[in-house]
Amino acid sequence: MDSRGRFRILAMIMTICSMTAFAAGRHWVVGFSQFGSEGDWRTAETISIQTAFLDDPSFTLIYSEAQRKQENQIKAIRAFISRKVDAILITPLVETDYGPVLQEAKKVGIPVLMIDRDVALDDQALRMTFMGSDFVMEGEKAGSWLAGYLKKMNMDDGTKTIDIAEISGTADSPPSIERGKGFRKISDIHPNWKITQSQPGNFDSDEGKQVAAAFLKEDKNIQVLFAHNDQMALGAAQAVKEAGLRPGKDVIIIGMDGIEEAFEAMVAGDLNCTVECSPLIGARAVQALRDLRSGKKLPPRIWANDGVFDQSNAAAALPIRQY
Ligand code: GYE
Repeated sequence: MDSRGRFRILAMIMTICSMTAFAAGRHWVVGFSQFGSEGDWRTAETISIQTAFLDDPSFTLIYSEAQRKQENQIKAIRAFISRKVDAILITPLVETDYGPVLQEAKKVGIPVLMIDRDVALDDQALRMTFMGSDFVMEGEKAGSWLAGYLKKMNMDDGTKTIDIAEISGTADSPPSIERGKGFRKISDIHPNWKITQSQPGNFDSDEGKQVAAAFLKEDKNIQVLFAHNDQMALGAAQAVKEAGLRPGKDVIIIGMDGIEEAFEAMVAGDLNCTVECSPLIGARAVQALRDLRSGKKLPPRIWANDGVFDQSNAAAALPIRQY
């Protein structure tokens, strides 16, 4: 190849590098559609994301909160698209019906990252990645913790019925569907475990209390209350008390999320276990956007790494909890 040819290739390589470098440092405007503010966990998530963006001036965040209405979320995402933002973050209220708006974003080349919850399997090709926790594994962790606790307390001889009531989250939401699925992977191993009642409490503490009160009215022999988040578990603990029973003793109560109030309740003996699901996603979200901006391909899922806490380790963990 003559020197002109080599020069042309060198010039092309340098152009690509400088374009990538420019894109890597280019200021990005990012739209964030948060579905609601139903409690401490969600508030911690929102603050985590907003703070992470404030820490990196090469990004501007446009925040929109949808008051737990999917139609408001879809309107906000369309507004981000019209504004030609560089990327969109979404925490979907439920897993269905986001396909059309994700198609619209993809059509104009705006990358979408799902935060904390994913969309339905058929729509996952329309988003760049999902960042959050493995909800099925969380349900399994709750079931495995219960099996270990019942054994330790000599409460399960493998034949006597263990009466379990489930307070699920928002119907059709990934955490509710998948936590229930994961818990049942474990309860199915124990033929004497019976999930006798299951009702949604929409991840809300008052609704969790109402559901638990109705369960207890129906069946005073409930031995375990499994709630899909701590706020409903704490509401359920109040209902157990108002039914004249001792939460954490007469009724085993399991929550999920790992909010500070759950640790306080475990130290007080009113809650038995929480399976952590960290909302502190902000730094990972901004790092993923930096990677995207510099031309890196994102993995289809970016998992959080969560623990399981109970009355044996709650006191030691409480002082360092961040949400
Ligand atoms: O468990 C609950 C919140 O999507 C994992 O949403 C999140 C869930 C969390 O309402 O507290």
